[in-house]
Amino acid sequence: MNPDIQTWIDQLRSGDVRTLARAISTVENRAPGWSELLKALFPHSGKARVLGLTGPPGAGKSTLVDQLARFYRRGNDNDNDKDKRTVGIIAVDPTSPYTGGAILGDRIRMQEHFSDPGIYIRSMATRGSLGGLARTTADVTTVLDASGRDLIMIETVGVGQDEVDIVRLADITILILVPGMGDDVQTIKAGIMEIADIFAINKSDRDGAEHVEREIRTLQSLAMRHDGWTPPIVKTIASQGVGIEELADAISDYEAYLQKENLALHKSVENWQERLIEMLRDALLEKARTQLGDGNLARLAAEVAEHKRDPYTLVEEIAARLTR
Ligand SMILES: Nc1nc2c(ncn2[C@@H]2O[C@H](COP(=O)(O)OP(=O)(O)O)[C@@H](O)[C@H]2O)c(=O)[nH]1
Ligand SMILES: [Mg+2]
Repeated sequence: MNPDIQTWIDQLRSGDVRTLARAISTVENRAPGWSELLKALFPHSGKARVLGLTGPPGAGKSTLVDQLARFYRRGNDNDNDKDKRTVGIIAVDPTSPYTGGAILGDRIRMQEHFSDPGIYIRSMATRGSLGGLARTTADVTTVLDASGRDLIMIETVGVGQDEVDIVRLADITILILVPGMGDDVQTIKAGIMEIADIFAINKSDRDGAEHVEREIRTLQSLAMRHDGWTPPIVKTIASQGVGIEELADAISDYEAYLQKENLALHKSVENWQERLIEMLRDALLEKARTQLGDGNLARLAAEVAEHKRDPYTLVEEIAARLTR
């Protein structure tokens, strides 16, 4: 292995936060050496618990992540510190880190953790993400995992396919809803609804939390999960720290369930099946692009558009050349 990479790994594993930041940037920007780094880090990963938190904008995801981070850093006094964990946070927010108020708010609010090296926070750029958002988030998760973080929380707005793909990375998915969404629970992407392991009804200080709970229950009664788990519904007021311990309890319960049923491995196999396909697709596409050379794709596209060529034969020919 490249001696530089070995040094990186040693520093990373010793908990050096600057090395961690540098490693994440390398992976996120696909800077030189990124894949060598990931290859070397992978054997050290696989120990962290990955929590995905998703929900509509403004639901209180960042506030909840913040509170959970605080909880896990403190540990539960009655539990002999079994809940005390080091935390890595990945905020995937559609707002650009330099413009939108949301992410600036996040930064300021989360600032107070910066003095605690046990919490590392990273905002991901969503646009122009070089390796694809879901894949880059997965790779950043691997870096945090290999660095020895016990718990990794990924915050994402539950709107698009990218977000659903990101949430699939998680061992545990929490869907955060709020009162006053009316019948909107139905409009939350069905895909997200199905993969929620725990529901949090945040802003329970507002009217209508019961209504949301009933709606979730109704939807749940319509579709049984194949693993037999009934996702618990926890009411929280994140801004006041209310319900955080209950949420952490629900998380522990699900962790115990995963363990007992050996579901964690099963989920991981399913996840890797998807990811391997995606990685293969990327690798083959990259190879095809290289073989075609600059500008040739545009030329071929023009030929197809002018009906000088048929695209079916063309793709078959390009694909056949890849195996040589
Ligand atoms: N009333 C009330 N406001 C909350 C609660 N949790 C968060 N907020 C506020 O809701 C706003 C959006 O929160 P934020 O965590 O940024 O939401 P995100 O977009 O889902 O990450 C902020 O002003 C929070 O202070 C809550 O439980 N009750
Ligand atoms: Mg947020």
